[in-house]
Amino acid sequence: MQDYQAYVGLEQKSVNNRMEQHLEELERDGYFILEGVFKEPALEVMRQKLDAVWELQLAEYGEELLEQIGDYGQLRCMMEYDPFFFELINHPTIWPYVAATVGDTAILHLQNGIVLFSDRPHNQARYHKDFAKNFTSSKILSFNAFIAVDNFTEITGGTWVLPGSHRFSEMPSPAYFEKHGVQIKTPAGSVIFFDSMIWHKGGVNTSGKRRRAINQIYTRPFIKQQIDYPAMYKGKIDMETKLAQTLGLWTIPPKNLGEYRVDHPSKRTYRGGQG
Ligand SMILES: O=C(O)CCC(=O)C(=O)O
Repeated sequence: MQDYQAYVGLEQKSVNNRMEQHLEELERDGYFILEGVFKEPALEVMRQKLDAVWELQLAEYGEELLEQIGDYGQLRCMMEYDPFFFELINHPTIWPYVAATVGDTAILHLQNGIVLFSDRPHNQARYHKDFAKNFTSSKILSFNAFIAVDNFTEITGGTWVLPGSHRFSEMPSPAYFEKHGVQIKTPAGSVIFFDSMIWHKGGVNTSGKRRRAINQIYTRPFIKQQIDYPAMYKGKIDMETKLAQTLGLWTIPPKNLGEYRVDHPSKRTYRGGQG
């Protein structure tokens, strides 16, 4: 137990449970890690499914184009190829953190798979922000749940973060990046949660094996999605489900005045109370 000096008028943050502890880390550092969310053999299933989707997307789009657009090793719309990936969106351990940060009406901005090949450059291996804006926000607008499907180590290329960088609109100096970047080393099955405004990058994989991950980004529902999931899934999944809401099917702008002027607000394609 630490002992702290007390100062008149200087309050200490009150933290009463594990989630509040994590949320304090998120606020101060921009990220926190939850270990053991996924376990073997489920992780092995995930690896096989990611590899299978990667092979399909590689065959469909070709190495040349994927390299050219910086998408080599990047899997998108995995649920189109295997419905298993729908199950991760509202995962019971992940969702409470999404609800506590961006809110229970959050929508999925993207779900991507990342295969970091050994000794091959990856487009995500340069520092970037996933929600790259030149402002900060008093509330979290966009939040990542980043699943480590393989062990994240120095050798496999664990993700690097720049703690606290989500709180500044200005990009840090090269010297600051160099001195303060922290590489995350965490076992397969962990989820790294982070504010999408934090500067981060993939590591360099020299392990001789693939390092796989799944990135799920959730935003407040008025923010556009990376790909139009409502157009993809309208009429294909039950509208009255949490999954439909999270895919953005409850927050579609009316397409015309007729769709807006319905005889009851509950019939709007952008439902009431979504934020
Ligand atoms: O693969 C990694 O470790 C980082 C991936 C990443 O930066 C991203 O998906 O935005």
